[in-house]
Amino acid sequence: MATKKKTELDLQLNKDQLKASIVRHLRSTLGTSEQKASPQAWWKATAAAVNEQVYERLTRTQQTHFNKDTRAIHYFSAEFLMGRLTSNNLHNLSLYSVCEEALRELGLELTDLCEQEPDMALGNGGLGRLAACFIDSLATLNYPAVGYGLHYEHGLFRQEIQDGRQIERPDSWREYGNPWEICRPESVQEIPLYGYVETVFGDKGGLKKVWHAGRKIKGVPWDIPVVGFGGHTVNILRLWESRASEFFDWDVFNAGGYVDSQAEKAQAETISKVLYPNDETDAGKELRLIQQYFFCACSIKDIMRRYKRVHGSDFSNFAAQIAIQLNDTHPTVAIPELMRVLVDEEDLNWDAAWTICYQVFSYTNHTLLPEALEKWSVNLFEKVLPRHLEIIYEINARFLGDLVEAKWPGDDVIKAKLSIIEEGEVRKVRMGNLCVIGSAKVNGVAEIHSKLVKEDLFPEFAALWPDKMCNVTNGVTPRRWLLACNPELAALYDEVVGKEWPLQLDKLRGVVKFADDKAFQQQFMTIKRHNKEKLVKVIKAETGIEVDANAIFDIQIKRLHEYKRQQLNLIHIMALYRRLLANPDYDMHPRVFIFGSKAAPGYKLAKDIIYAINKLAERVNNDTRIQGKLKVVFMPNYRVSLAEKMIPAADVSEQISTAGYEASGTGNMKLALNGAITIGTLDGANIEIVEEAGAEHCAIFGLNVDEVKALKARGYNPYDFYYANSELKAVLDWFDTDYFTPGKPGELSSIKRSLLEGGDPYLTLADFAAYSEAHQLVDSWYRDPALWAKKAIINSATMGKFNSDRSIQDYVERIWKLERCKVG
Ligand code: GPW
Repeated sequence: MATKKKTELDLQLNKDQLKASIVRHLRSTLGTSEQKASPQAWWKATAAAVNEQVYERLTRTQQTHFNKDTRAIHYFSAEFLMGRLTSNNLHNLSLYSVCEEALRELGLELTDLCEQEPDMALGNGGLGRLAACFIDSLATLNYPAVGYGLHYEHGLFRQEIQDGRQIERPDSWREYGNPWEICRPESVQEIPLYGYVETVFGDKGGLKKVWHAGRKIKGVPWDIPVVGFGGHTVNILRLWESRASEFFDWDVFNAGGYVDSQAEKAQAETISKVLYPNDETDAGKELRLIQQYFFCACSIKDIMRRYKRVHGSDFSNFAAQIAIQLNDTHPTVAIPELMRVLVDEEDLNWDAAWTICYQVFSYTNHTLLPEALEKWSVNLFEKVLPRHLEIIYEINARFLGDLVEAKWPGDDVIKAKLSIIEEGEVRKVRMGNLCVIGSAKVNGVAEIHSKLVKEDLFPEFAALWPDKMCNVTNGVTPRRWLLACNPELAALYDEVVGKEWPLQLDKLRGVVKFADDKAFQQQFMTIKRHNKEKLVKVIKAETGIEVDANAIFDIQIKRLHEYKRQQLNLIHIMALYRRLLANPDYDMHPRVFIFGSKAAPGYKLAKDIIYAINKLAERVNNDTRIQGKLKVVFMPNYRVSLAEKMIPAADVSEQISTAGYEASGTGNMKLALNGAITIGTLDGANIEIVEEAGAEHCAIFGLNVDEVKALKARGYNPYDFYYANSELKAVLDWFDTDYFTPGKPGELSSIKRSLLEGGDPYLTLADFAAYSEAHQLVDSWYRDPALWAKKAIINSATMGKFNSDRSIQDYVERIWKLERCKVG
């Protein structure tokens, strides 16, 4: 009789089996013993035991997808901010409590072992973390999907604070091996770079282009299994590592250039060496363009190989089988690369290739900030990717000559604006325009943002293609951002609304009816209290600062950027401090302001703001006159695993960007989901959060998008606010003294200067008074524990919309047209 296929139940481990497996791996995989194993060895043995389950399901998933020849989405992203995977994988395999018990019998705490895992920080912030949430949701919803990105040897820098200043240290997430990645040497790719283009006569007559590469780089794929919740589908995240191609090494080597060959090797390996730490700024560096091309070209080749294995050289099914999502413009070069492969290598004619191309790609825009909109100099492009530049010119000529000319005959102004090439002293390739032209759909990441993409950023494109622009509001995975990070609240929700909420977050609405229930309020606030007490310990351990869990925990966690306005938070804390110094009885509930944030290493003002926060913290935290009513904490090295500890402990969520500048935000969703009350502007997804939670349960303040535009159009003068508000003036003048930097007056002056002489481009001063009032409102709410509990509960219970499963379902329906594929 044929061996019976294993069923789901056979796959499910019990405690004793898992325990045995962990011990077996400790000995045979880690080469140690129960007696002398380090916590790190125990963690790796646990991961290896979990991997037995993961690989079984991975194989099943891949077989199913292959057999059914399913359409799949390929999510191209320069960043995947995965964080840690152990607890996530255990939860998604329904093995978390089994593993907890197994380890306890071995005398170990699972939560301690999880602390052994380094964060996989292959991203800067929101954009990279969104990609990680999306691949979790794709697997959970049983969609065939592959994430494609770069296997950076060093992820985002580790931040140390020395004398209040940020110091960057290299991150080495795989220094001692990472149990979650699998190298796939069988799928290595070779990628050309540099060189020149030759025009030759083709076999079938006519002219043909041949790109003679100046260099070839090897792309080695590393697969990270992505386990869906419930463990049915295990997709992969495939990350490309660059290596020197043997072929080229040999050439040099044979010529006697052993040392040169080593230099080439080092150069090739540089490509995937380090993640660029700039968030929302275009670095414009050659290496970054090469990074982008390298991972896109590897990924396109990988997709081609898999497609041709089934369909050969018949490309008529390509667009039906393959969807590619471009996570911002970073992977835009995939568009001309697919054209190059189809036209130059597969011999399709231009029109056939283009028809495929623009059906395959879609593009997500994540910002309107001009400094983040990528442009590459034509010269650089020509040097690195000569054939791609030709292809871009051809795409552009046809677009301007046919479509634009037909719609706006003879209008050279519009042509100049829509052209992929920006004319000027240095000619540039506009990646955003190329994306829009080469994509079937373009989406923004929150309603307001998508509206601004359509109306302000790309209005002519929207006129040309009214159906191309759409919205998909961001979301976050409730498995990591509630179930795993806030186990007590998760257990309470299991009790009151059942256990389906991790898959159907809307079910949390069922909690709303308990918002006034005294007993429930007490349970909810007791959990918040426990989470705050845990954070108190982390704060003490990381910073030495003592804070009181009775205080309001007011948290701002996100990259440091002027538009996110940490400086607004900063000057408001200084104002509170002044009020307390002027009047020790100033009536306020004790407050702890907690920050977590990294600044781009070259962003001087952002680093000055971190310094100012730390100097303010030193002064305030040691000032006995204010009786502990105010504390300021800057948590060093903010990262995913730290977010998981801070978010469940937050009372207040700071979402205070200048209206119109934060495309969506996703931290806002995580904090509200965990019961924090938002103090925020009407920007990005805050608007939708308020719609869900109700305006009365959020502290909204400040100028809205239209008012920001109107004020800027009138001519904003920050001095008007400086002279009109004596408190604001006093606070700003404080920056010029040595009050916070004894003996060193002026060390903080750059902040004042940016807000006055610098013109305060993000309207910090204009929003100050309203912000201060919003804080007073929050303070008054907190003094009424029942009122606060009610608001916190309602915020958490109404965040169902912001599940990344809903975002993915929107992508599927509006853009990808995928079908679920049941594995099992
Ligand atoms: F500039 N975002 C980010 F648009 O984290 F590329 N890094 C980036 O480089 C960019 C955007 C980019 C963020 C947005 O700032 C945030 O509002 C949004 O929630 C997030 O992307 C995910 O869409």
